[in-house]
Amino acid sequence: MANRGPIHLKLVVLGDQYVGKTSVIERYVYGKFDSCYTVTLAGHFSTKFVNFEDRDVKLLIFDTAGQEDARTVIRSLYRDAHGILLVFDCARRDTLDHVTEWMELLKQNCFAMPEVVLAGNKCDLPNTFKAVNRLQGEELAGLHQIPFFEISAKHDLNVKEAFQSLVHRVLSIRGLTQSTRDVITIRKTDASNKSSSTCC
Ligand SMILES: Nc1nc2c(ncn2[C@@H]2O[C@H](COP(=O)(O)OP(=O)(O)OP(=O)(O)O)[C@@H](O)[C@H]2O)c(=O)[nH]1
Ligand SMILES: [Mg+2]
Repeated sequence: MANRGPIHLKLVVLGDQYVGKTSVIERYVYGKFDSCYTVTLAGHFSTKFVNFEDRDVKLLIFDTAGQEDARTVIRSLYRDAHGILLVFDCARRDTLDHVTEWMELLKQNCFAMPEVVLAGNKCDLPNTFKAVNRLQGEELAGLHQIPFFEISAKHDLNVKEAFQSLVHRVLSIRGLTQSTRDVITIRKTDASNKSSSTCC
């Protein structure tokens, strides 16, 4: 008999420190936004159920630390991911420049190259604060042949669409229609949520 249990997908949100990774996950999974900054020191995951072509899909969405010195720690979180939401900050040009480095890290460290969607977060900010425009995001995404979304965790703009695009790509391009429960290994240490508040 065919296995009709939920499809399990491991998605990981990556990007430089302070680009809004935690905020994007909190918006998508819990529908909330907090303007206080709480640094993520390692990583942890949230779960969300979605539907894709009449199949239940359970998303395990891993948050990761953006700090440079956490690169080795977070490698174990993304190397077996099915999909990556790669986030930069529209107000910081360097975070866009680092996208190519993130793509290199994925190529070097992943067991199989995951699907990647690029997201320019904080698009709610006024133009005077922006260091990256839509065209620049689109151009870089085009170079890497990945989709691009301007998103805002704060104003709830395109966050759902970016995740939907990622899930769609993983499931339709890769054809992962069987349960992927077996290919996901969640180590206890991966799920540790070590964070400390730096404001408020
Ligand atoms: N204006 C605006 N601010 C945002 C948005 N998303 C996040 N922020 C703010 O940006 C700051 C950093 O957000 P976080 O989600 O903590 O960033 P992070 O990428 O998880 O940071 P690390 O865990 O240190 O890597 C916080 O003060 C957020 O409130 C957004 O869409 N718009
Ligand atoms: Mg964080």
